[in-house]
Amino acid sequence: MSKVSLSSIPTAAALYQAGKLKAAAGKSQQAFAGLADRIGLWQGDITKLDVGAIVNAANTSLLGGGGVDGAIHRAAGKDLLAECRTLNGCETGEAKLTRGYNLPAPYIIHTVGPVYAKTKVEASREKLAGAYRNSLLRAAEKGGEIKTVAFPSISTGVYGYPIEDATRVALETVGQFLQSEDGAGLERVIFCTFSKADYEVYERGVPDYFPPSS
Ligand code: AR6
Repeated sequence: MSKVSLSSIPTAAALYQAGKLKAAAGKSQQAFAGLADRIGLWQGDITKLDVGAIVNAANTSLLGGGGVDGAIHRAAGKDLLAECRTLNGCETGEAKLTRGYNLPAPYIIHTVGPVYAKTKVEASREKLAGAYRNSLLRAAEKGGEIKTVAFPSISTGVYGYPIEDATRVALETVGQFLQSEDGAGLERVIFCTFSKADYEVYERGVPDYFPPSS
């Protein structure tokens, strides 16, 4: 499949209008008002997205791996690995920026989510929130050069984070960032899920955090 343009990725606001996303029943305590047009939802291969930056769910070595990390390195080409070698790895919950090389996206933000530990749920949650927040900070630091960022569902593959819980952390952290001064220059954050089942988790979660504007 060829690249996917930003205009073909629907916002939550557009999905409400099309009747494809249903407003949550009752008023949600977590809701961020007025952000539904800055959130996008997409099911498919993140390496195809023609957006300002895509986020990679990497490991602390930043030298590649399986899952989305493997897909991104394959699609970007070997120059990506060469740049990653200069970065001296990345701590869990942190994020580092590289060029996108052969990808449609000009930048890649490499972050490292936590390996989920049932005995350390709160610590896992904080690291996952850090991965989202620091990825968005890297984008914001490029001052206007990166206006759109697409995330895969960090830590929910090999790292075993339960998808329902991880999705709520992702939605809350992104909402907080978009509302903050740091997030003012970010026009759109896209949640890119690989499976239909994960997409449906986002469909259920998004209305709790990003309600329709009217
Ligand atoms: N596009 C979008 N999402 C994808 C793609 C893709 N092309 N491929 C997989 N996913 P994972 P993690 C989804 O395991 O749990 C690597 O080896 C996938 O379905 O890629 O953070 C790294 O090097 C899942 O929903 O990342 C690390 O060692 C999500 O991406 C480790 O895995 C994340 O799954 C990181 O584990």
